[in-house]
Amino acid sequence: MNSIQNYINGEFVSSKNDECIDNFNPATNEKIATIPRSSSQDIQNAVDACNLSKSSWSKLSITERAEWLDKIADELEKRFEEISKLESIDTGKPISLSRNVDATRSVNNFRFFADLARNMENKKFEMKDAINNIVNKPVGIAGLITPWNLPLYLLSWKVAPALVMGNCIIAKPSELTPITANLLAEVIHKLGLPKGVFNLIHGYGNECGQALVSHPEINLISFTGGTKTGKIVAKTAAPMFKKISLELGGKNATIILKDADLNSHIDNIVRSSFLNQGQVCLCGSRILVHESIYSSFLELFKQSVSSMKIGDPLDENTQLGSLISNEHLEKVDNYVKLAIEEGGEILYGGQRPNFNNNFAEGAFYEPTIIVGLDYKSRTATEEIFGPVVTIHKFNEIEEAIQIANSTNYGLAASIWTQDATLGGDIAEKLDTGMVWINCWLHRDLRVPFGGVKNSGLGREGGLYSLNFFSELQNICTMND
Ligand code: TXE
Repeated sequence: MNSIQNYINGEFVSSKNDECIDNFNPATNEKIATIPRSSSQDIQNAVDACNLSKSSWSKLSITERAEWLDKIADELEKRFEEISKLESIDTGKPISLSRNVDATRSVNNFRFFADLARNMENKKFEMKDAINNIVNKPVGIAGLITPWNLPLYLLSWKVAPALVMGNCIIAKPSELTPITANLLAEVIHKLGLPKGVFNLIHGYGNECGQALVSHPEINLISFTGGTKTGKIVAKTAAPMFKKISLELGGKNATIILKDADLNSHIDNIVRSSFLNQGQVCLCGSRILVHESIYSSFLELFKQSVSSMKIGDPLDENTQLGSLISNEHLEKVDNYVKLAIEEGGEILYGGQRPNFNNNFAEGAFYEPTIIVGLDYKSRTATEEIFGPVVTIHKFNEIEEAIQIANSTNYGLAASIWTQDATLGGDIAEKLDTGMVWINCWLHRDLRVPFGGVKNSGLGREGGLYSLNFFSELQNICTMND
């Protein structure tokens, strides 16, 4: 069992109050680690550490800081297999996913932001009699709060741009998935990054997370998590005029037009519904299908979903692992019960699989397909964040757009059609931050990532991240 500590000012330390929180493998319900139950005192120590180091870190050139990012990427890459395994054990996700998505992207995030920052050119605007030079200055201390679904992937997505732009960091990973954040601290420690530049604090969100957001000397908050928590974060940080970025939940529509090439795309549509057991904010949980192909789609989709292998997350062939916890499973199961009360029919799944092995106590849930629900029902409009999709029919394209836009969320959508022009026209009418046409989660790290409405505020990704993690200053100089 792993006894994880905070990482403050270049040292691994317990929380001031010496209290701990247990951490479990959700696939077996076994205790695998303890983490400090940190409080505002630990956040204060991390702020003090940042204050000691921020001047020297901010004075390094971008090229020098980018070299640190490359070193971190190299070291993470050496531990690729370990990261994949730890992420699987801590989250319950299939090892193939941990390798292809979590571990791969964590390394890529550091390399990508190192290259991007090195090649960033400061903008200049010339006037007849003067020149404006825009410079990116560090913001100061960045508070980074991350969720449990993609632990190191999302943490590295924030740590890399925050560091390269010259900020000092206090990171707070989810209390449910602390292990790979600790591995990142080990890597940073081994490499000898200047003390106090990167600090990691573990604990509950409403305790140390809240203390982080409300600390007056922390200048920026980048948060990924639930919409309800995002509201609390915004309410606390906005009156203090902190820079805030909020990546929140979604209830994304998958729109399947009558000319969609189902045979070619069905695997991708299934993937968009159930990747990571549906615990990706971008998963399409409402599938809108043109009525002329509704029956054939249902048949193909059900057949494909029923062949998915669910079980041991460390088995190479597993496609669906466990959910993050039994508590979350209960929330998911309650939505399935609600769907029945709301008049829905379970076409597939809707149960815990029966395992008579180590996984009997694990948080496994069958991939679940629900049909026959009103698109305005609670099941079809509230974020479930699990392996559950609802399927709805439409006739006119305008109707599909109206259904897609009918929730409070606006993160992402996907459109499946052989008519790319029509797909593009529909995409522009959707109230979401991102739309994929004939693909899903096809990521170019340069593009803006984020949502509208209750799905968040601001954009991260590429230069959007570099600008968010810096203060833009305009210097206007009169010509001689
Ligand atoms: O998220 P939380 P949870 C959604 C999804 C899920 C729901 C709840 O709907 O069911 O969120 O998941 C920290 N001040 N997403 O409970 O609570 C917390 O410790 C500061 C979508 O994990 O929002 C953790 O580090 N911080 C999402 C982080 O916030 C606080 C991915 C996220 O936890 C805090 C995951 C507070 N008051 C869940 N309270 C996505 N969009 O990717 C909690 N935290």
